Amino acid sequence: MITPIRLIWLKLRHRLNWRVIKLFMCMGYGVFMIALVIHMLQSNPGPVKALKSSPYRHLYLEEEIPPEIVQFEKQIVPGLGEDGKGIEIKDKKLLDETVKKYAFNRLASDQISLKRTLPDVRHEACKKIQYDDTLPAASVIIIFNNEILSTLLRTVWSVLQRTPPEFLHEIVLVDDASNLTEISTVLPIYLKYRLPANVILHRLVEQVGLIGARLAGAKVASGEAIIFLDSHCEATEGWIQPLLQRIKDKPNNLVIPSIDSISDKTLAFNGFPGGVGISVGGFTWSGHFTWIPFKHNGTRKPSDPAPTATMAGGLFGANREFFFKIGGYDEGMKGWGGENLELSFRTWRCHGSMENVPCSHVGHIFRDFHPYFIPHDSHGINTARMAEVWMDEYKRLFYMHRQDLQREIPSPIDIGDISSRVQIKDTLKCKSFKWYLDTVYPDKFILDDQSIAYGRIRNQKYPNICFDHLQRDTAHKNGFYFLGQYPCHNVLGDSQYFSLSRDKFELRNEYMCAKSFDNEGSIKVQMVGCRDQQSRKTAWKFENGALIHVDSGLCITAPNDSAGEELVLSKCDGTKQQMWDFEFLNP
Ligand code: UD2
Ligand code: MN
Repeated sequence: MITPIRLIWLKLRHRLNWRVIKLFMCMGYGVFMIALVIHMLQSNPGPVKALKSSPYRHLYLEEEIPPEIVQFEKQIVPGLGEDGKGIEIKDKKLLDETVKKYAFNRLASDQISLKRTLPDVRHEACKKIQYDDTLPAASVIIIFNNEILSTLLRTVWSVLQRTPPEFLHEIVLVDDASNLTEISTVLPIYLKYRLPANVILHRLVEQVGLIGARLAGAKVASGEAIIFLDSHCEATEGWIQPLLQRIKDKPNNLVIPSIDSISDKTLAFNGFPGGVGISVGGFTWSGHFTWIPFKHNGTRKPSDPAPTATMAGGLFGANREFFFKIGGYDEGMKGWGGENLELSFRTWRCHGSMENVPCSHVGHIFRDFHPYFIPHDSHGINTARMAEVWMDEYKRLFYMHRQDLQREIPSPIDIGDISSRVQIKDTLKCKSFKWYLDTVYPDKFILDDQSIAYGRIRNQKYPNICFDHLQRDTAHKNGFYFLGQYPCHNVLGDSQYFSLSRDKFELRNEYMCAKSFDNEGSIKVQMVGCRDQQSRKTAWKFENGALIHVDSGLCITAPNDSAGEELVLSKCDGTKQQMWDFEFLNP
């Protein structure tokens, strides 16, 4: 029996060509399949891998971006400052005013792209290193008070762009109670519209200073590693792997990148690959950080990390757990300064180590002054806290520079309670400061211990007259000068503290060594930077009160009893003008 449907079908088939029917059927199937694919693509958020490989979330359409951001970004002049180049501001008056106000060229910063390119300044040896695929992920902590927004965001973008996402746990921004409108209003909006979700802003209600702000950041951070950066930095290609690798290999190791300079006047990025010889950190007895050449035995490779006695302070990484295990930072330290030597001494003494990692490069704008409030003498007071806890009996050499801070002398300056910090030494069984000096920084000159005689040097004919550097001494900066005389001070301070060293017979202070200098016929005692090697030119003899220059055979003579005169070198004649008494003699 034939059904009605089959009858219609047979009639149609009879009328239409069978081939045409087949064509229609194929077309229908094709359209269906295309529609299906489109539907699937629309309902699927996309392959997960693509999302992972990009650290940025663009959640908003350009037309949704608020005017504050549009305005802020309008200042950027495309192309300016690319490849780390500097830009010249033609209007010199405007430039001066800007630098005076912000401590660096803010105009240049505002015009340069937040994502500018930088040169890859790494040493060739560094580029060849294969780092592990899995490294501890880092919380990058950036603290700031009234930082210029473009500079701060360039720091953030440099980290986002040049850190593989798997190594960047988060960026923690700590606003140390800024009151710039840009920071208080534009930054949070920028964060919401332009930055990925792992950039976190943490705001402090009251300015606590850089130590407190860093601690606050470290406490909220949850990465296995933490890396601190100043808020005016730019991280370069491959910056993070060398740091994380060293933290992974040795979790009690604090790591410091090569700190390249970004010009405060033009914002030009100046980086140097470094070589076999590099600089590491030292310190002055007055409690300041210095750079010193790293002493190596000739087998060092340019990519090798170099142990360092101290750190500059601003840029370093650590295993988070280790950082807190040894006491984080000293919460009693206010404002700015001193925390870097405190952390350095503590790390080494409490079974850690520190090294400069030359394959990691980060630029930093070095500024001539601090464009923010700092409590009076916070560096000095923080350093006194540090000296009390971490310098043991060697704190005497710090107080020689800062008698005003000595605790034994009644003073209105209160360094606060240090008991919890002292406790760390017991709890962790930390080694002594002497161990640190002997082992980590054996080249540090110890003014008293390493001398035959030291202290004030008083003239026998004019007993009121002492050797004095007449405030001409620039310490580690090694600026040479003629040594002078001045009425002896009541207490031994650094201007009159001189030593006759035991191993090289140098007449010296911390950095400067005496030699003779013929100044147009009158021979003076010239102070020059002490050398590593023994030199006849800087050797002296102390015989029966006479200070005799070995090379010339001449004696140091007080020309008269006037304050501020320069000492002279003259033929030894046994008179009292050439006789001197050292305040202390070592057996
Ligand atoms: C150096 C260090 C710096 C710090 C300092 C004190 C480098 C490159 N820089 O001075 O990191 O260790 O020595 O020893 O090693 N800040 C606040 N709140 C304040 C004051 C400062 O958050 O009350 C921020 C500031 O915005 C900046 C950071 O702390 O991001 C360091 O201050 P700086 O850049 O003025 O110090 P700097 O580089 O002269
Ligand atoms: Mn800085």
